[in-house]
Parts: sequence; structure tokens; C-alpha cells
Amino acid sequence: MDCKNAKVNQFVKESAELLQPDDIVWIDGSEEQIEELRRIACSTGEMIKLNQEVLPNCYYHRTAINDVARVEDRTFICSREQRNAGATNNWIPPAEAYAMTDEIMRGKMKGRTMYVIPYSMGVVGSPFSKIGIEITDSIYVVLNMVIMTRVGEKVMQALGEDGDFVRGQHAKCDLDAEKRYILQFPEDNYIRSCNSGYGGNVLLGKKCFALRIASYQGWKEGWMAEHMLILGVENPQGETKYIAAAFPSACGKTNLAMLIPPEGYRAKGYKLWTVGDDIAWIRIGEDGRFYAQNPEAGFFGVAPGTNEKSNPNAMACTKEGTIFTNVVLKKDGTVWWEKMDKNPPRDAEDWTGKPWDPDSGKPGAHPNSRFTAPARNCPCISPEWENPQGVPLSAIIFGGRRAKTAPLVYQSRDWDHGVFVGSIMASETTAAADGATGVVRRDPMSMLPFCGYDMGDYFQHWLDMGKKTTADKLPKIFNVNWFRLDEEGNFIWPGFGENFRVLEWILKRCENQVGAQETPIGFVPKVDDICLDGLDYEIKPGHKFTKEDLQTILTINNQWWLEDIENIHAFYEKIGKTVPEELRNELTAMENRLKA
Ligand code: GTP
Ligand code: SPV
Ligand code: MN
Repeated sequence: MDCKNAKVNQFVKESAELLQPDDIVWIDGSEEQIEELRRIACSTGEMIKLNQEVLPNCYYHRTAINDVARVEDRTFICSREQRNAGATNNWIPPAEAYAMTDEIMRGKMKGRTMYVIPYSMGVVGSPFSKIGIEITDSIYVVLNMVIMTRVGEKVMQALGEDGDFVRGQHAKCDLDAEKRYILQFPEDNYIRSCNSGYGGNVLLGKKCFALRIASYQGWKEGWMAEHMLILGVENPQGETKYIAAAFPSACGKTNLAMLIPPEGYRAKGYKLWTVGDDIAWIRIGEDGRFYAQNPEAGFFGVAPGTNEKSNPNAMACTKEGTIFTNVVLKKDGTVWWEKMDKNPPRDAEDWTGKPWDPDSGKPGAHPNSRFTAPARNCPCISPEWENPQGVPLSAIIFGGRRAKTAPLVYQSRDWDHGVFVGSIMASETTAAADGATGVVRRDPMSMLPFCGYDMGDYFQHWLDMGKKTTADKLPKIFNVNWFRLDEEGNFIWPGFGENFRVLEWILKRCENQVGAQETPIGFVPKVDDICLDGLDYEIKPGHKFTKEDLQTILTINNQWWLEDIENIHAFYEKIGKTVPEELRNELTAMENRLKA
């Protein structure tokens, strides 16, 4: 590929000097080149070609056993001043970070090929898209980027001779967990990743660029990069309203983004459309409304728990052109994961490549095993998903995984209160990141691991965005929790497709078509306003979900909330002086209402 952009050529040259590869290959995005890379990856064992009759163009990959999730404690925001990374991010001064990783990465591509991937986040050539160049020595990364972003020649053309881009360098090195670093340099538009081969650490367009770097760019340029799905709900009159929702990793974004409404709603003519499942770039349009765009082109989805009942649309996405990572590999060249169906395969290999005994009590697929599937495969992909302007938002939803305290759904009183609701989000940790799972931690706007600058400044940016338009144009802000448990640890709410019942209430609230109950934390539905028609769910054998159960998960327990408030105070203290006054006042006001 002929590159006329001097800055790109310079970056490639510098990278080659550092990494010392035997060869340099530019990814042009052609089917021939991609096919050749698949062939090489299969010949070295990096990938396995799956049963092409059942899963055409699908491949299988295993990561190293010590390299299965994002590594938050090894992820750094290398801003010039520590104050700009803020108290919730790890920080190393940029000069030190470059020098340290120069040492780690020097010469690490000797005997290897260096791939140069020009990619666009967002539709190629749209004024709202941004371009990146990723350097990598992993064919797995190249093939994933081909699905997750738009790559190749057309991107170079859009970049032109002088266009600017985000520089990303990835080298697998020795997959040494002690020398694994995921570094973002927001002021330099630069990303470095070494000693990992796992998704979120190495597909640099995703969390590193489209969230950490882009959130910083959005702060400077007056827009927002958020860890949000985007969906459209079409009503029987054919009107579509759009919603964006921020849930932490492995807390239900892909599932909500692709849900199938319950039968009763479908019969009336309701439809759900997927715009994106993980990241939203949000700008204010000329009409003053908030427009959300999905910068990605594929889904890097959690495999376990995905099945024909919970998420048939996601299952359909994975039938062609998909890469499966760390799932069970069956003898017939197909794949399996926990809860795919009730027939775990015998004679299969687990995610580590060992023969797997389903009765061993050990999972066959890693809990953070993933599929990488093209968005175009999605049966409910929105006709608007590639609209470069994005889609206008009626509502923004925050949500976490909370066994107690947070009700099924509540609405904030106004924008500023909504920002407060996002800032106090908390969720139990999941397998999507290294470390203990099931621990409740504060995760504001589900951006704790992804915000590229100071969290207090980020809250202020949210407040400022609200001031750029009039109240009637602002999306209404809600909070949901699908994960309330009973005393025995069963999910009380049916979740998945049944979440549509909550979306209906949310959209009715946006249109002023339904009332609500005012509580110390915000507006909660009256129990009769969440439609339960046709719902048939057993919380546990012999206990069908009833209106009383709905009442339970809609009731605000002041004591639980007051306990939570202690933790929120501590979190705000940790962020420090940059927490906006408005949010501190909201916290005091909520505390007073709860004590009253
Ligand atoms: P990331 O890709 O890590 O950002 O995750 P995500 O937010 O897209 O989460 P995803 O939709 O993949 O769901 C993660 C896990 O939560 C899966 O095991 C799902 O089965 C489960 N899950 C999703 N929605 C629901 C729900 O409504 N109720 C319950 N009980 N579980 C759910
Ligand atoms: C997440 O962890 O939120 C993901 C998966 O979407 S990863 O790309 O690994 O970050
Ligand atoms: Mn995610």
C-alpha cells in the first residue's frame, strides 16, 4: 500500500526502529490479504479453522492462560500532570512510561512480521469519525480489528496526506504478566500495549482509543465518549425512539442492545433495533438534541450465558465470519460455552486446550470468553446504525449489578440530578477484568476503567454538556438494576427480553404518558405501571414472579441507601476537590431526604 501521509510513514518508521521486525505488512483490507492472514494463523496454530459447513468463515483462538481479561491495575493514563489522570486512574509520567516500555518492547518483533492497520472508528470519512493506526505483531489482532473497525486502503484515503490520527503500538512480547502495560497518552494521541494478546488490552481501537483517548478528546472538543450501548424502540405507529445505556463490563449491554420484546409487544407491532452494544460517541446536533454514534463495526461479546433463549440475535451474529476466543472446542469443529444449551459436550477441549469433563465442576469456557462478530450479521441491526450523524437520544440509562439496594428502575429529577445518579453508580465486579469478582465497587457512568482524565473533571463535563442545550432537548436520565437477588441468590427479575417492559415505562416517562412515585432517590414506577401481561417467570421452582415481587424490587430501603451513602462520601473524597459542587449538594440533599 502506498502511503502519502508523512506522519504515518514517520510513525511506522519509528515503530520499526524500536521493534525491529523482519517484515512490515500494511493491512489494505482486501479479502485476499485477510484470507492469506487466516491461512498463516492456522498454519502456526494461532487460530483454528472451525467447521466451515456449520460456521462458515469462523475461527477459534486461545489466549495465554495468564492473559484472559483487561488488566486494570496495569492500565495507566500517562498525562503530563498526575492531576489530569486524577485519583481513580493509575499514572506514570509520560517520559518515564515511554522509556520503560521502550526497554520492554525493543527488538521484540525480531523474527516476526509487523502489521500496520489503518482503521476508522465510525463510518469512513464522516466528520464525526476518527482514524487510528495500530502497529501489531498479532494476526489475531489484525483479524479482530477487521471485524471490530473499518480498516484498510479506504481509511488511508480518508486520512489524506496531512490528516491526524491516534498512534497505537502493540507488541505481544513474551506475554509476561509482570511486564504487561496498557498505556494511554491522551495529550499525545498515543497508545502503547505490551505483553498481552487479550481483546480489550490489544484491540486498541476499542477501550484504549474509543473510550480512554476519545473521552479526553471529547472533553477538549465538547462531545462525549461513553461505555454505552445504543438501541432503538419502534412503536406500532412506526416511530423509533433511541436510548443509550451505560452498564459496567459484563453487566448486560450486548443483551439489552439486541433484546427481543416479549410476544405480546411483538404482536402489537413493537420492534427493537440495535445501533451499538458497547461504545457511544455523543454530540449535540444542530437541533440541540444529543446524537449518539456507534464507532465500532462489530461486537466483542461475552459468550457464556448467550443462548437461543437469552439472546437469539447474538447467537445469529456468530453464525458466520466470527472469531471465538477461549470457549470450548468441540470434536466436530464447532464451539460451546456454559449455558449455550443443556448438553455440555463430551470429548471436547476446554479453553486451555485440555480434554474437558463436563462433570468436573470446572467451566469449559473461560467466564470472559468472547465472540467477535460483524455487526452486519445482526438480524435486528438498525437501518440507522451507519448514519454518520448518529441517532437522537430520548433517554440515557445507567445501571449496575447490585444484589440489593438499587431498585429495578428509577428516574432522575433533571439533568444535573441524572449526572449525580451516574456518578454514584456501583456494581459487582465481573470476569471482564482481572481480579476478584462479585465485589461491589463504585463505577461512575461505567467509566471507572475507561475515563482518560480526572473523574471530577469528567463529571463537570457531563454537567456542562447539559448546559449547552435546553432542558426539553436533553435526554431523560434513568437507572436500572436487572440483578436483584432473593435470600437464596436467585434473580428476582426475569431480565433479558423481559427488560423491554422497563424500556416501555422509560419511554412513556419521556413522553409524559405515565406518572411515578417520588422517593428520596428519584421517581420510581407505581407497581401497576410496569406491564406484566404474559410474563411467566419462576424465580425458583414453585415460585412464580408476581406483582408482590415487583413491589419488592421497586421499594426503596432507606437504611440500605444510607449505608451506601457512606461509601459514596468516601468515593467522592477519593476523587477529591474536582467533584463539582452541584454533585456534592445533590449528595447532601439525598442524604437529608433519606433521613427525613
Ligand atoms: P462487556 O462486553 O464486557 O462490556 O459486557 P456487556 O455489558 O455487553 O454484558 P453482556 O450483555 O454480555 O452480559 C454479561 C452477562 O450478564 C452474561 O452472562 C449475560 O447472560 C448476563 N445478563 C445480561 N442481561 C441480563 C439480565 O437482564 N438478567 C440477568 N440475570 N443476567 C443478564
Ligand atoms: C469490557 O470489558 O467492557 C469489554 C470487553 O467490552 S474488552 O474489549 O475486553 O474491554
Ligand atoms: Mn464493554
